Amino acid sequence: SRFLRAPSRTMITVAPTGAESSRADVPDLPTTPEEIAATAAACERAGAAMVHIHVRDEQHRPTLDLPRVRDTLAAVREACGLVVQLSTGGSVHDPLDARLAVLEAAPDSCSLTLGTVNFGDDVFMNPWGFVVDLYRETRARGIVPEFEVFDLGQLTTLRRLLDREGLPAGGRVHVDLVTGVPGGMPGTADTVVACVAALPTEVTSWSATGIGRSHLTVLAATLAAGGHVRVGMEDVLVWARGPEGPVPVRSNTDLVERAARVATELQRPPMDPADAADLLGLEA
Ligand code: KMH
Ligand code: ZN
Repeated sequence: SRFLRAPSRTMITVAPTGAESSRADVPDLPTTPEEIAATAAACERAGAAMVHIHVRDEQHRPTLDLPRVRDTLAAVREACGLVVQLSTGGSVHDPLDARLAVLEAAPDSCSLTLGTVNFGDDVFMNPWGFVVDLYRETRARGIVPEFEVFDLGQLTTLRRLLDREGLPAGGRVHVDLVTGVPGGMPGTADTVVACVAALPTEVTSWSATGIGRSHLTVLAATLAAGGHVRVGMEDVLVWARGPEGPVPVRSNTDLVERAARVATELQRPPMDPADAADLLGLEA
């Protein structure tokens, strides 16, 4: 079973920015190309192997503007050796065609969400036709998708996609379980185990993240179940429950360092970007 084949090293993905938090609410959120690049470099030193990027404009607002996307990617590539994954999720307000067009910036990898999901008070739109278009575009461009799963049924969509369209660029199939979104599957150990049992057999690796308060539960459950992990200020802004209330996350680096410590204690130390590239089927 998959449970007996835990990889010897852990791929840590950092998602430093996201599209949901405002700079006014979270002053330490990296948003400029320089800040995202500096964060990525520090996170690489702390044990990350991949960075999941959302781009912000000069007013720190989410944007899919292609020149800005290209500038941000270039800054990150200049600053570090991480595998660069670009979000195609954008924000809940972004139109589908603009989300597809970011692939023109030629990241190593991109997120590819497998279905529509309620997202707090909003809706994160991913209709089947868009999933297929995006998937075909990744293959045409040789970009390795990371399949984002917000609800267990979306694994059925992955099954259907692989049956109809075949394997991704690079031939590997990597899934990321995004748990704890209000509207998606809950961030619990049970969820992680249920999803792992439902992964299509073509899946070669998987990771998970817990949004908000589910963060540490999902981190621990994922490492125990043999998965890779995603952390970062896109997903979690509370470091700990302190005696005087929630302690805020100070930096993405702190989150990566903590994940690396836990993984190392569990005898699954972080893998470097070259190993992550191998795992994901990226061309050398
Ligand atoms: N910002 C969310 C609406 C992704 O990056 O692909 C979607 C998201 C998923 O964050
Ligand atoms: Zn994202």
